[in-house]
Amino acid sequence: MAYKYLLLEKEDGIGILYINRPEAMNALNTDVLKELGQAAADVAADDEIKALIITGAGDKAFVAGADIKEMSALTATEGREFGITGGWAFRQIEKLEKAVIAAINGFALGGGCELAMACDIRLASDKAKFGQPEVGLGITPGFGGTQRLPRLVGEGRAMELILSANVINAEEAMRIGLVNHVYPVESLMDEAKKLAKKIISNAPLAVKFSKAAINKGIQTDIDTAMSIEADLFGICFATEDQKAGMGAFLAKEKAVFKGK
Ligand code: DAK
Repeated sequence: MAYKYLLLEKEDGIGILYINRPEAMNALNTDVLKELGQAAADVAADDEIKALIITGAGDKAFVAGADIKEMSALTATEGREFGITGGWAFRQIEKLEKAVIAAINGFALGGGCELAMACDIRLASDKAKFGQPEVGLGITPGFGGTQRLPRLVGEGRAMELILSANVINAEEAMRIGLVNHVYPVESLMDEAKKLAKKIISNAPLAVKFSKAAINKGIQTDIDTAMSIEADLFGICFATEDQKAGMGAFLAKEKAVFKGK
């Protein structure tokens, strides 16, 4: 579908979703958040898209946070609604049964950092900057920052970033595990596409089940998590892709996967 604040392109099985509001540093207002949730549904339903890259339009920002102009006038009830809309949109992205890579091309602050954390893998340009500046605005992070940041970088580092509202550069973000790789800004999208292509060359159901096992398992105790893994592992043996993958290995051929 057509969006006002997003652009969705398709290239060789990869969807590239641009948050397209560069005049406001791609800040997330209610409409952008609703469109993001819709885009996740559109990507889920589109068989031509096998992996998704999310990035920011323009050369300055990935997303510089939730829209401060819109938020400044919210009542408590409206603030709650705003939070629910954002939380819903980010969960739609996180729950996509396709790999989602954040290509962080510039500022990823507040809701922008939280959006990147709702993606599966984060790649940053050397120009990217990260932070959770909310406490400096009189609010707490509200799109999952207090939950996803400690899971990614550990409690102590998350405490420091959130309580200080410090902004860090891409190298520091990589050092603490917030992003996986840092690339020169000119090669960021090529690297993101290269990684997406590698992912979609693998068995689609195995990729989908692996993502589900990680996302479900991380939220629960180790015994339940191992049982989730065992169930998904078992289901693989009912797929044609498992036969194709192992058969091709034994025949010393390249596997052709059908996602069945
Ligand atoms: N919201 C609205 N507009 C923004 C914006 C934002 N977050 N960030 C930038 N802009 C706008 C600026 O107002 C300016 O607009 P005009 O004045 O031209 O109309 C334009 O984008 C260009 O920005 P600057 O002139 O400031 O550009 P600079 O290069 O000088 O600075 C900057 C770039 C990214 C360092 C700076 O713009 C900045 O500090 N932006 C704000 C960053 C920030 O604090 N972001 C965190 C927002 S808090 C909730 C759930 C979640 C959240 C809240 C509630 N609930 C559960 C209810 C999330 C909160 C956040 O994300």
